[in-house]
Parts: sequence; C-alpha cells; structure tokens
Amino acid sequence: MADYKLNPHERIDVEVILQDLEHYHPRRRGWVWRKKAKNQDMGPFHYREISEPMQGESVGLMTAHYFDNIDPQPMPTITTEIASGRFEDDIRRMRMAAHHGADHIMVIRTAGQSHFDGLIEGTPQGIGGVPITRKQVRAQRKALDMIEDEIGRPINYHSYVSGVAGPDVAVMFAEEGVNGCHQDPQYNVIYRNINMVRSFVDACESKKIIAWADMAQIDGAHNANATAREAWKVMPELMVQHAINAIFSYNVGIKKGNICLSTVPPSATPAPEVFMDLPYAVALRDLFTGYRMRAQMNTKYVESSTRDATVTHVLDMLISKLTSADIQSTITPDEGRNVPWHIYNIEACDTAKQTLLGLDGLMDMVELKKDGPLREKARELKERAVLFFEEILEAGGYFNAVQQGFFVDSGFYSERGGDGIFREIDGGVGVGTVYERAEDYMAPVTAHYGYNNVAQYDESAVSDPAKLIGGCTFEDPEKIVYIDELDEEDNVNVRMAETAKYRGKNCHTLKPEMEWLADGIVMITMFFPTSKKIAEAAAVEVGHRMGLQEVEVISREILQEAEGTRVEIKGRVNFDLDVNELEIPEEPDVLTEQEIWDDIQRKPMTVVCGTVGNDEHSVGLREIIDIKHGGIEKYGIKVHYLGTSVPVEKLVNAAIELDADAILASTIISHDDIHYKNIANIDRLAREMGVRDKLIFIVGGTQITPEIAVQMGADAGFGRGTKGIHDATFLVKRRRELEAAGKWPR
Ligand code: Z97
Repeated sequence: MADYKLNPHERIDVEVILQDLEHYHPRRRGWVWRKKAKNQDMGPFHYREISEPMQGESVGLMTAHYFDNIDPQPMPTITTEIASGRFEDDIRRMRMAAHHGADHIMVIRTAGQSHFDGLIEGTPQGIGGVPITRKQVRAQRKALDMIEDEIGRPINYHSYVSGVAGPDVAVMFAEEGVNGCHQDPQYNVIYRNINMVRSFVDACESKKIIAWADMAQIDGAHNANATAREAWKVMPELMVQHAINAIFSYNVGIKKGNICLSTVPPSATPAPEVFMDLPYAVALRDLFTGYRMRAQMNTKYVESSTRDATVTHVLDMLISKLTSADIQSTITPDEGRNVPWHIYNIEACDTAKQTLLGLDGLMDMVELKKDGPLREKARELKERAVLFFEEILEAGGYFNAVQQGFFVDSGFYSERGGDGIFREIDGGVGVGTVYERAEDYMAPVTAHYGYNNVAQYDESAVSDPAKLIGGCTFEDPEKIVYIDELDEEDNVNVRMAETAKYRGKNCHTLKPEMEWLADGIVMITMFFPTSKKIAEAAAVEVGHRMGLQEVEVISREILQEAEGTRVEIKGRVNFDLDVNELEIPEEPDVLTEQEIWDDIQRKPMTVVCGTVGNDEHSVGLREIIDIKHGGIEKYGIKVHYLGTSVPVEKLVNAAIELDADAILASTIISHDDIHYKNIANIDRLAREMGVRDKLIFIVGGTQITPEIAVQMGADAGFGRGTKGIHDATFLVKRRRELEAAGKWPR
C-alpha cells in the first residue's frame, strides 16, 4: 500500500508497515539536528531558544490549552528509549513519543547481543529489550518515515554498534538509514569482556561506516557512572574515557559535530547535586569544544518512585541548561521498578519539554561565575584527568592500563579503590581473531578502514572501490540480502495473529495495556495505615480480591513507619471490553474560556441570582458565581447575588429593575418537589409580568434533572457536577440563538 498515510484519528496499521518490507529502503541517511526557529514568537509569548516548530500534528503540554494550544519545541534533541521486547508494539509507542516531542528514538537491545558473532535475523521477541535485526530496524525506520510526515519534523532512529559483530551491525545500520548509534570499544572491553585488540580494530571499521552514514555517535562513558560503586568519584576517569573515544572517532573520520559525549550528572540528591555535578559539566565543555554533549539523567540512584526520578531528571536538566546540552536523554523515570511502559516514555518526554521550555532564556539572565568553587572544581577535575592520562602512558598505554585495572575504579583519581575491572590483553571473547591483511587484500566497498589495495585492480577505483562491482549495498540497496523470518514460532506474524481481535479499523474490543497490545496490565495505588511489610502483603491481597492476576508490588514508600505506607501494584486483567456496550456519557457542551470572554466583551451581560424559597444552601451557587473557582464572574458576567431564601417575586422584580439578561436560581431542597415548583413559579411570574421572553432563566441544584427543569419552565437545568463554565456557555449560546432569531436585543 504505497499510498498509506497516517491519519491522526486512527491507530497506525502495523500490518501495512510490515507489507512489502523486502523492498523498502530508507529515504535519507544521516543525523538531523534541530534548527533554531527564526521566529521566536509563539502564541502570547516571546522565546529565546526554541527550535523550528513541528509542521504537522503534535501533542502540547497539558497546560497548553491556557495558552492558545501552542507547542513550542526546545533546542536540544529529545531522546526516548523504546524497547519493550515487541518491536511491533514499540512502533505505536514511537508515534506517541514523537507527538510529544521526541525526535531521537533509541532502541535498547536485548541483553547480550554483543556476544552474537553475526547479525540476528527475523523478529524474535526480546526480554528487557529488542534483539536488533534488519527486519525490525527496517520496519521501525519505515514507520518513523511515516510519522515524520505526520508530525512534520525529522526523527532520528538509533541503536548500538558494539560487540563481536560491531562492524556487521554498522553496515546494516548504514544500509537501513539508522541515524545514530552508540559506538565505543571501551564498552566491549570493560563491560562485555570482548578482547581489546579485536574491539579497537572493529571500532575502526565501524566508525568509518558511521562517518559515511553521517550518523551521530554516542560513547559509552555513562556505563562507568552506572557501574562504579560510588559514581560521583569516577569523574576524572569519565573524562579519560570520553577523550579516548572522541579523538579516536575524529581520527577515523567522524566529524566532530556528530561525536557526542555521553554525559550523566554523576551524583544525585540528597548529595548537593548541582554543586558537585555542575563543575563536572563545565570541565567537559572546557575540554571538548566542538564535540556534542548528550546529557542523560542519572539512573544509578533511581528509586521506584516516579516522583523521585522526575526530580532527579529535572535537576539534571538544570545542569543541561546551564551548560547547554545538544541531546537530552529522558530514560523512562521508572527504571527503578522495571516497568518500561508507554506512559513513562511519554511522561519523560513531557518532563524534558516542560523543563527546557520553562528554562528558556535563563542564560540571558544568569551567568556562571568566572571564579570561585565552580571554576576551581572544574580545574581540579581536568587536572586529575590529565594525571590519569599520564599514568596510562607510564603504564605502557591503554591496553596495559586496562590490564592493570585502571578503569571503573571507585577511587577519586588519583586515589584508587583497587576495585577496578581487570581485562587481559590476551583474553576475552574473540581473542586471537585479528589478522594482518594479506598483501593482495582488497574489499570492494564504499566505506572501509585502512589498507585496501585497490589500485592493483583498477587505478581509477582507488577512491571508490565499490565501483569495481558496480556499487556495493550502500550504492545499490537491491544487493542487500533480506531475510524475513527464521523461527516459525517466535516471530511477529504469530504474535500479531494472537492479538488480531484488538487491531483493525473496526475493532471494538479493548483491553487495558501498558506495553504490549492487550497485555491487560493495570496499576493501582493504595495507602494502608500500617508498616511497609504488612502494607505490601495487604496490597497484593487487594489485587487478588479485585480479580487481578500476577499481582506484584512495583513501588512502596513509607509515609511514617507506624502511620502508613503507600504501595503501588501491577496486575493483569483477563477480560475484554466491548466498546459498543460501554455507557459513554455525552461530553458537556462547553465553549472555550476565550470565546465566552469575547462574547461578554462584545456585549455585557447581567445576571441576578439567589437560592429560592426556603433554601439556605448557598455554597453551590457561590461556586457557580465566584471568580475564585472559575464561576461566571470570571468571564466578565456582571452578577447581582440576592442571597438565600429569596422569594421568587423578589428574583423576578430584581431582574426587571436591574434590566438583567438572566435569572440564575439555585434550589436544593427537594421534598414535595418544591424545587420544581419554584421553577414553575418563576416562569409563571415572569410571564405574568410580561418579561419571560426578555430573560434567560436557568436553574441549578444537586437534585435537578435538566430535562425536568426545562419541562417546568426553565431554559436549562444544571445538576450535580456543574461548573461555572457550563452555565456561562449556556448563557452565551442562548443569547446568540435569541439574537439570531431576532429576539435580542429585547
Ligand atoms: C544510554 N540508557 O542511553 P549490548 N554500547 C554502549 C552501550 O552503552 C550499550 C551497548 C553498547 C543508556 C543505554 C545501555 N547501554 C544503556 C556504549 C548499552 C549495548 O547490546 O548490551 O551488548 O550493548 O546510553
């Protein structure tokens, strides 16, 4: 279906995405940075650092409806990591994230892909990540191409180039239009125990391909933050790791502007976070000018509270703002409880957008001090990093330093904790697999590192070896071998067949969902006035009695040891809902606040009101009137409040005397249907006095049924749950109707 286009009112059709994948090729390559908007005005505001707005559909921040529904976009690229295990469901999440402002979608791999010595094919399901295969990458890039069109902004797609198949993966990414990747041989060495010689040789080839594909590259230094026992102490080492990968990448040919340092504010509260981490961020910018900063939030110290994680995220972003980050990663702020759900990706994207927009223009007003602890600490960190490098040289170079356990040591260099990770030069996965190229070696490929003896075949092909074969897969994608599925059981077709009834245009079957279509997962928050241990057991029991399956506590927070504990559980429901059987209440018909305001400005409106008969209940009416809670005063309607227990005669007379446009009567007491009788009385009296046609008459009260109120003579009735805006909407609309019918002005 070549003409398939996303419709904002319909779910993305994953089946269409999967059709004809064999022949789909990406329409562009390379990373795209946001551009500063020429016009910094949006809605009622002037900004200083917003990027070009999305040209298509988007979802603004929750509060946007107060501000002309604007959706300004901050300058940094916003990253979200999406990898639930089922790439087909991740496509739907990517679309939601893109609408909320993410333009960098990162796919985390399933545990241990670094140890595969080749590409994985097909669409196997992952655990805690997605196994990266060509089919999945192609399907997701294709979906993102469509989503780009829908939102009107480029989206960068990203995964990892690491492990013993690093160069193979890099080639596949270049072929499939992947726009960014992590590539850092130190990651292989330290965290995956892949032989260091092999890792650095492979990195040369990978980085050459990354350069050709114009991808942005992120290094692996954040892994030391996450691994070291006391992460705030590894700052000098982090700088060393950044330096090794940055200069290596630059020398292989990646442009500086695409080499991104993966920085994480290393400490977290209750540490004095900004005081510790801001100098580190400044030191990085001092040392690595021209390179890019990818700021990630600290996940080392994440707890199972989204509130706690969100505050860390926001504080981290303050540092990003003060030192200017190019990419702002978001991480789902729920890493502490391992529920990588749709909702948290979206929350994190919104947190980033909200914070960065809220801080717009900050640097026009504040300045980082040029002296004092900030600069002293930054200088100290740089000195420690330089000393670290000197010691590496003394030890005989990087490989020897790794062999001696220099890295991921929890000491604040030059202190040493002695707990660093040791790797042997002659050890690790893939040891002894590096061979010198033979004298007549030649590879007819576009992007290739080092000795490639092309001239022996064709002098004119020296700068373009692929010419020898009429273009390699980079020039001629038809040469790519596309493997569809290898496993009959574990593939997307089987999974989608199982959930078929929840898909499709006319689907009316629903189930709650957190990460996979119809997974049935729900989350419930509870409080128990007891200790943590008992509260957790009680929460699980509540889950079971509510009929949930696989109940698990996902977070707990002591409010006070004896007084109580807050607990969150997740569980699974195993029933479907039929949309046709749902009772869907009608949406209240409300105008926007602005529209009501404009109409009252156009023509003032006066209302008399009071509670009628013997009714002393005035709170409801006051809420409808008072500006404090959004009552009708708020829109400029002039209100004469006559008080409580107002006789109906007084209400009508006052309306006449004040030349009011409307009567607003409130009545709660309902014995003997007195509330409806009062309505009829007001209507009758107004008729007798010849003013009924000149007045809008509305009535409200908790016992009022709108239809009966109208039967009894009111123009409208408002029951429980009514807000001022509902009354104001009716008054404005009714007046417009009367005007249109030529009955107004009276
Ligand atoms: C981030 N949240 O955004 P395997 N290479 C590097 C890595 O950091 C990683 C891999 C390879 C983090 C991501 C996970 N990082 C955290 C430099 C993984 C993955 O598939 O696990 O073998 O490699 O940076």
